[in-house]
Amino acid sequence: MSHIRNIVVLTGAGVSAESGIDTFREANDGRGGLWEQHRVEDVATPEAFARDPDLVLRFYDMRREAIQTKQPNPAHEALARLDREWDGDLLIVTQNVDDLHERAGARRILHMHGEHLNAWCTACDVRCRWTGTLIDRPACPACGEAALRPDVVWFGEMPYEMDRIFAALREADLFVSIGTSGAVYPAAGFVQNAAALGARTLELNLERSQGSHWFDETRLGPAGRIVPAWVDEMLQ
Ligand code: BV8
Repeated sequence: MSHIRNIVVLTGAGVSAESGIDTFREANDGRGGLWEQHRVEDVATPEAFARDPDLVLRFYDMRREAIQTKQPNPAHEALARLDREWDGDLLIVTQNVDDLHERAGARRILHMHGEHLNAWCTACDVRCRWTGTLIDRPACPACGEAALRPDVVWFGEMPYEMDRIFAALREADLFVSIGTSGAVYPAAGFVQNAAALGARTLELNLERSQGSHWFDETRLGPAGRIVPAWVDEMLQ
């Protein structure tokens, strides 16, 4: 590992599964993943919000409340330790909208699909910390308008900080993907970008993902076990 200095880590719903947060495609309790309970196009698109804002706001109010009852797991804690102790470059790019990485202590982190605990005013464009509900149309703390929406990236919307992500991919010696099915773009394409830019690529996942064939190495198992083992390896 001596020549590895700059690392980009991509995380998905699988890294929060052991904290009791539903993944999108399959929840292992037979209830089906989030997308099984709600059609994506009914709850996670700008069109859905225009068509039935109550349905969308209730969907995110439910999830915003739920994540505040969950705790980081050993995978989040291991990545926070890597963040503290790795003296090369590190960027954790998460597709997750929960705050478990930060609650575990990670600091070099970027939420490319937004955050549950932020609200975004569509009148004055201000983003503010938000832990309550939006269904009751609360006033924006900055402009007073009742124009707040969840600060998450919906399908068809541009993910956040793509420039910063590609800048880190250009410098990366190692790209690691953790707990993601590789079904949603542009995140699912990062492994190909990283490989094309000369980085070594490693997948840590419960099962092979849609993009497994793009990775130099795949290690299968629950994130709570295989991520701490990988971080120990990197920091030994
Ligand atoms: C965009 C926020 C223009 C909201 C989310 C190219 C080809 C085809 C389609 C497209 C394309 N480019 C764009 C598209 C359209 C679309 C897309 O990808 N559609 C898919 C469905 C085909 N993409 C977009 O619309 C994106 N915007 O493209 O804008 C543009 C163009 C170019 C460049 C820039 C921009 C915006 C997409 C973002 C949508 N918002 N989330 C919310 O959360 O409600 S996406 C949301 O779903 C998540 O953030 C995440 O990204 C995705 C879910 O995926 P995962 O996190 O991977 O979760 P999943 O359940 O699928 O898998 C879990 C995995 O974990 C599994 O593999 C499982 O085995 C594993 N696992 C489970 N338990 C464990 C575990 N692993 C380890 N341990 C465990 N215990």
